[in-house]
Amino acid sequence: MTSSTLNSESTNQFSTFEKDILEGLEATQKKLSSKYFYDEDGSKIFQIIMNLPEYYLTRCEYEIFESYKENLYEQFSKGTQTFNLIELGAGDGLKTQVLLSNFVNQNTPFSYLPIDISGEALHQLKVRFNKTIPSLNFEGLEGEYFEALAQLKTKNNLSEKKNTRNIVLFLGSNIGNFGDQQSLNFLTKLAQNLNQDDYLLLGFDLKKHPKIIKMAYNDANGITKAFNLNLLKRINRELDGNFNIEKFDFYSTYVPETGEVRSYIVSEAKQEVSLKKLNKTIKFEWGETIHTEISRKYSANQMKEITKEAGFEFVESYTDCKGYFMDMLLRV
Ligand code: AVJ
Repeated sequence: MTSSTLNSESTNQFSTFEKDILEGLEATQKKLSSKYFYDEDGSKIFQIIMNLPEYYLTRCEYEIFESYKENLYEQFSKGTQTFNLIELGAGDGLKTQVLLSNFVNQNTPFSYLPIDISGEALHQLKVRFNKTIPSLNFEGLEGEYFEALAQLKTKNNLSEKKNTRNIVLFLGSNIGNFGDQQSLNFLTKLAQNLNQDDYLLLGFDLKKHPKIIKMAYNDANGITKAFNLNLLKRINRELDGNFNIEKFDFYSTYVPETGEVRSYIVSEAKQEVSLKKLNKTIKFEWGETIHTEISRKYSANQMKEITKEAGFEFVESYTDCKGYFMDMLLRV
């Protein structure tokens, strides 16, 4: 254990970001959480990724929504007077727009409630939907997923809106970033935060030929590499670091047994990096890795089992014509 007297004074002032980054870089197996990829530049790079020929996920889910928007509307509106579409981590909302612009022309009134920790992201989404779907009832909720959900639950109970069904959208294989235990915990907590007859529409990537999966995270133009290395740039900027981006590489591999794509930043030299703001120096061996991301793939049956264990009942599943991606509709 190293301790720095200089720092002990300010230790309790570290932000969550600072603590997470430092803890990750001081661990034996270094790690940085992929949730920190999405600063302004990172979000832009992710937009590019979603359009890459290798990255099939977004296109497949888009196709599913185009093909099944009517069917989804029927499921969502059946037996309720109104519904809330609550999206966790909405991003740019392009895929969701397919559903929303169809639903506004139907009979059952509904509200769209995206939850995001970034107020700015919510604002941009609101501006966008104001133009594209002016009649949409939009109510952004700023905060952590479960705080916002809990708020919503009490609000609905208080106003006794018993005829409003809550439908949570967790799309785009975002669940893939969780480890197995973490996703079970997440889904369990989600089920507990919903009322009976509420729904979850869960988008996840299916297991398939390992080469196809591997290529989605090893694109020819190195955009995924840039996406990962951007986190080092963010650390340089926010923690006054001196990562030399040129001296780091990217490595990503898929393991069929676990269904996990695991991604890493690799040090291409024996080197030291200082984080001035935290008064810390991090040492790297040649070839040493920083684990950055898990992108978990599931079979349909695996997901049925996990969601059942979490307290959900299977309703229906939808897939694209290649059978690459799946959206599963579940009920509490
Ligand atoms: C946004 C988490 C679904 O894991 O496929 C894309 C992020 N990482 N390329 C994924 C990502 C590298 C993506 N998710």
